[in-house]
Amino acid sequence: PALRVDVVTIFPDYLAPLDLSLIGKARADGILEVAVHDLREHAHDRHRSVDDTPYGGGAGMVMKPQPWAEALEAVVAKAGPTERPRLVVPGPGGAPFTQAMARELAQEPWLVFACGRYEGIDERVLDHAREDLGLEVSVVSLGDYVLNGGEVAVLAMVEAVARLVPGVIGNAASLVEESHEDGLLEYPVYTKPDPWRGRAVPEVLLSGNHAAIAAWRHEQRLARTAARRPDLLHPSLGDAGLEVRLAT
Ligand code: 6GU
Repeated sequence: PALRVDVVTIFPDYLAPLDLSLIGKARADGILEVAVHDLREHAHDRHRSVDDTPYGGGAGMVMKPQPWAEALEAVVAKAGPTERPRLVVPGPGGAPFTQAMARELAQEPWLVFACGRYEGIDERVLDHAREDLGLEVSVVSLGDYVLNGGEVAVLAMVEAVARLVPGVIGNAASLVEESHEDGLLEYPVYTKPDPWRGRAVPEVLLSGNHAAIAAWRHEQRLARTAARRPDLLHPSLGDAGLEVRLAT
């Protein structure tokens, strides 16, 4: 396969959508290989426990290092001596997952996703993966909100990455004309009928004037980006003003 993906989780069923649609097709075509592993296979006590209370106190539970180390070692053991996967650890404290990062990950031959739950994974697991297993480790967040675990984030990230792998999407041209490929949001789109429930399609789109259509679409992209994502136009703004603009 062009890309191999391993996912370690305590909820393998959460990853069932990876059998569907575009990803499922890419797997059937042999472009993509996906294996999902149950972390609890590596918990050997009577209750197969994977979490414990945090040193230093505080709310919630922390994922124990031993099951994680064994699970990652088992995944890495399936490699040749020089093959090293990149380890991606989803979490709200990670670096932003962007289209640029999706492109970067799509260049890798092998990705391993480690899905944490609770308050996270014992930090020494990441150090072990980096220093003893020789993996490049990236902690990655989808955005500034909190999910219960990394599983849903992995679904999003695997979809964003896999569709950039050559052969996964039939029409590769559709990849370049997308939001976030060139820093602006996409223009609005319309299809038949016209009119629909009294609403007309913008006249320029029916004009046959390709230069005028391109100019209109560019203006729409700028206006939309200014309204919804001013931070993309003026990075120094961060998301300042976004709430106000969404309300208008
Ligand atoms: Cl990647 N993981 C979790 N648990 N929560 C998140 C997230 C990831 N991105 C945003 N919130």
